[in-house]
Amino acid sequence: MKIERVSSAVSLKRTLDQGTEEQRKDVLAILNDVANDGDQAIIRYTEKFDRVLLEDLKVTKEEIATAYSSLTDEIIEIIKEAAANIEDYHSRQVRQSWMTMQENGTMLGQKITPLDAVGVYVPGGKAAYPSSVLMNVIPAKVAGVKRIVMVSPPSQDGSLPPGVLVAANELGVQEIYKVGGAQAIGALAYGTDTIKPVDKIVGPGNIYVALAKREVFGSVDIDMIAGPSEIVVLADETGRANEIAADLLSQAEHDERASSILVTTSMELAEAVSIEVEKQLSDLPRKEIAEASIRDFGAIYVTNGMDEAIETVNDLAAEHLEIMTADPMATMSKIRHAGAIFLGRFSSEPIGDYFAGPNHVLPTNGTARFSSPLSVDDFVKKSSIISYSEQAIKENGAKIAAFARLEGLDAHARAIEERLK
Ligand code: HSO
Ligand code: ZN
Repeated sequence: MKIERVSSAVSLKRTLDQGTEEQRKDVLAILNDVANDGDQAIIRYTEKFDRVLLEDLKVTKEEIATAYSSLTDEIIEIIKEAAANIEDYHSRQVRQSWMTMQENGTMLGQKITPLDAVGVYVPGGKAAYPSSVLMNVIPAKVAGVKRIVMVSPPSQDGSLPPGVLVAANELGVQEIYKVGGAQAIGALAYGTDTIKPVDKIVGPGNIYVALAKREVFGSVDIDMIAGPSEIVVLADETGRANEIAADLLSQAEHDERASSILVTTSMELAEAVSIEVEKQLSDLPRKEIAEASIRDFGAIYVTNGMDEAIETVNDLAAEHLEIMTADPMATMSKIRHAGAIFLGRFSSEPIGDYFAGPNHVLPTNGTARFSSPLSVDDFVKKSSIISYSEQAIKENGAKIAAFARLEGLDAHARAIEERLK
C-alpha cells in the first residue's frame, strides 16, 4: 500500500455512482411497465434479466423448509443469536409518544406511529447477505411495522439463497417475493396484483435499484442510497500491523470500489501495515476484488501527531472507524464524524457486521457528516398533537388572529374569532 504524509485535509477519493443516461432511461421504462402491466411486467423482466420464467413470485413454505435443511443446525443457531443481539440493541432505540400539559389547559404532544408496510430489498448473487436481512428487518419489527415484505432476484433455477430465507423466516417475514432490480422497486412502490404496495423501501442494491429508489422517492420513502463499504483505522504506535491489515482487507473484499484507509502517527506502523496487507492478500479467496480496492481506493496516511490524525479522520467521515490507540475511549471523545466506531484491538469491524447488535447499514461516502446508522427511527413517523382549552384560546386567540391578518388570511383569523364570541 502506498504511504503518504498528510498535514492538510484529505477526503475520500470516491463519489457516488450516479448512473449513465442510458441506465436512467432503462430504469424509467421498467418502472413505467411495472406501473402499467403489474405482475406481467415483473415476470417478463425476471425472465429477461434473471433468466428464469416464474409461475409464482411468492416463496413457498416448502422452499423455506428446503432452505433450513441445507444449513447446519450450528449456523442456524448463530443466526438466531445474532438476531437476538440485534433485537436487544434496537429495542433501546424505541421512543415513546409524549404529551405536555400547561396550567391553562393547553396540551401539546408528539404521537409516534410505526409505518404500515415496509419493503426490504436484498441484492442477488454474492451480495445476498443474510446479515443484511437481519439488519434491515429487525429495526422495522422493533418499531412495530406490521407488514414487512422482502424482495430478491432469483438465481437461474428460480431459488433464493438458503441463508437469506432462513434469516427472513426467523424474523417472521411472511411475504418473500422472487423479484429484483428496478422491477422489484416498481412493484413495491406502485403495487401489483401479487405484491401490494409499501410505504418505505430499504436495502442496498445495484445501480438500477439505486436509480429506481431515487425515482420512486416521494411516492414512497426510501432509506439512504448506500455506496461501497469503507473502513478507516486510526492508530498510534501501539497498533498491531497484522490485525490492522486484516481489518483493512475485511472491507476491501466487499467491492473493487470499497475504501480501506489507515491513519497513523507512526511511520513504523505504516510501513509494517503496508507489508502485512500484501502478505495477507496473497491467499485471500476474494484476492482480485480486495487487491483492486486497495490499489485504487486504499491509503495509508501518516500525520504529525494525534491531533492531525483525528482531524484527518473527521475529514474522512468514514462508514466504519476503528480506534487502535493507547486510550481509545479518550480518542473517541474527539471524533465527530463516523458511522460506527470500534474501540480497541479486540473490536474488529466484522463484529459489527454480524453480531454485536448495532446496525451495519451505515452512512457511506462522507455522509456520516450529517446522517446516522439505520435505526428504529427510520420505521416510525411522528404526528404533532395540539389541544387548547377554552381558557387557552381566550388568552391567545387575539394574537393568533392578528398573526393571520399579517398574512392577509382572514378566514384563518375568523376561525379563531368564532371561538372568542
Ligand atoms: N460491511 C458491510 C456489511 C456486511 N459485511 C455484510 C458483511 N456482510 C457494510 O457495512
Ligand atoms: Zn462487511
